Amino acid sequence: MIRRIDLRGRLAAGESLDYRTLVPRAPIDVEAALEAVRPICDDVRQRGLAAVKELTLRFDGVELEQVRVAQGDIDDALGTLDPRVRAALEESIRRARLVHADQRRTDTTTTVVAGGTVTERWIPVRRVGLYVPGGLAVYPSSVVMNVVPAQAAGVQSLAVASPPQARAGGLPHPTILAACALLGVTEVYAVGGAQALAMLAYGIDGEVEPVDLVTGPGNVYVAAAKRLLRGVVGIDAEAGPTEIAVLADATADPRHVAADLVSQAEHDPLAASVLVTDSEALADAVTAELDLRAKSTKHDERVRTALAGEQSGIVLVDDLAQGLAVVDAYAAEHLEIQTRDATLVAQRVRNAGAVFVGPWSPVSLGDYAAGSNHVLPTGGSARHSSGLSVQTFLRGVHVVEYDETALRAVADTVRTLADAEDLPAHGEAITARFEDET
Ligand code: HSO
Ligand code: ZN
Repeated sequence: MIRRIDLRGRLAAGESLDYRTLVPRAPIDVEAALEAVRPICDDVRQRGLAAVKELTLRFDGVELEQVRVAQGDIDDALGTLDPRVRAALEESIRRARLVHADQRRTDTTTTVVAGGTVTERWIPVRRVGLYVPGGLAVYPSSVVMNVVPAQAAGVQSLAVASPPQARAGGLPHPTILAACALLGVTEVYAVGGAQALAMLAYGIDGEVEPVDLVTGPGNVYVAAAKRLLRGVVGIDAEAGPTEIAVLADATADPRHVAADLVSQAEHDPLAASVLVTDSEALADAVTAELDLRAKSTKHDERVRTALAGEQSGIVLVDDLAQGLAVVDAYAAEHLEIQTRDATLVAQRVRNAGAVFVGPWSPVSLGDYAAGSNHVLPTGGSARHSSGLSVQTFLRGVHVVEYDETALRAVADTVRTLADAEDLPAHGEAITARFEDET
C-alpha cells in the first residue's frame, strides 16, 4: 500500500540522485482557489457587515444576528467543557507558556563608536487576528499554539475568528470557545473562511477593528485569502497538509514508527508520511504494521488514502549519512529521529520544522503537550522558514542615535558612498549639518 523507493547501491553505480524530487508533495492549487476567493474579499471590503452575513448564510448555513460571540456564550462553553479536556488544555497551555516565555527577546544596544549607538528594540505587533478552522477536525490545540506565543510576545489586542456551526446554535465549536476562555481571549467572531480573513484584514466599520497580522491554519481557500490579503495585513505561512518524516535504523520499533506515520496521516488524505531507513527489515516490518493499523484506526479511509498517495513512501538508503541527506532535502514539517545515538544524529539535521528525538518523543506529543509549537513550516518551506513563535509577533526596530562628533567622524564615509551611488542629496544631508564650519 505504501510505496517504496530503493536508493541502495545507486550512488555506487554512478547514478546522480535528486533527493528534492524523490517524494513530491501532494499538489495543492492555491492559484485556482484565488479565483473563488477574490470576489469574496472584495465583497467584504466594499459592503462590510452585510457581505459577511450573506456569505456566512451561503457557506455555513447560519443566519448571524451579530458577528461577535457574546461573552456569556464563551463562558458557557467553558462551563460545559468536559473537566478532563479542561485539565488537559490547561496542562498544554502551561507547558507552551514555559517554552514561549523563554523565547522572549531582550533589546540590544551596540555602541558602534563613542557617541554612536544602534539599539534593536523588539516591539510586539499591536493587534492580531487568529483564524481557527472548522472542517475535518476541530483543533482547540491550535488555538493554544497561536495564542500563547502572541501573548508571550506582548500582543495587546487579539481577535479569534472561527466558522459558526448550525449544530452549535450558530456559534463556533464549543471547544474552540472554551479554549479561548482558558487563554483569556474575549474577542471572538463567528465567521469562517475567506470572509473571516477579509473581515479581520479590512475591519468592519463600527464592528470589527482591522488587525495588523493574521495567523492560523486553514484549507486551500484560507491559504488563497492569505495570499490575496498579504500587504493589507501581515500573514504567517500558508499551511499545507501535515507531514511527518521518520529517519530510523534497525534499532527502531516498527510498531512505534508505524503508529507515528499513521498519526499524521489521520489529518488529511493529502497528508504525507515518509520513512527513511537503511534497514530493509525495518521497512518490511513497518509496512506490515501500517497495513494492520490503517485497517483498525478510526479514520481508516483518510489514513489509507494518505499512505497510498504519491506524497508518502518508504525510502531505503545505503546508510544514515544518505538518510540525513534525504530528510534534509525533504525538509519535513515534523522529523523524528529513531536511530542509535538519536541525540547526535539529530544534531546533524539542518532542515525540519521541528525535530523529535529518540523513542519517547513522538510527533503527537508535540502536537499537544511537549511545550513546543505545532504550527510549523510545510511543503519544504522548512528550508527557509521557522514555525510559529514569539518572534512571529515581534518586529525588531533599529533605533539609531549618533551625536555630533560621531556623525562628523563618519561624514566622509557616507558622502563617498552616496556619490558612488549617484545620490548626492544623501551626502548633502550630512554636509548641511557641518556647513558653517568651512
Ligand atoms: N500535526 C498538526 C497539528 C495538530 N495535530 C493539531 C493535532 N492537532 C500540524 O502540525
Ligand atoms: Zn497532528
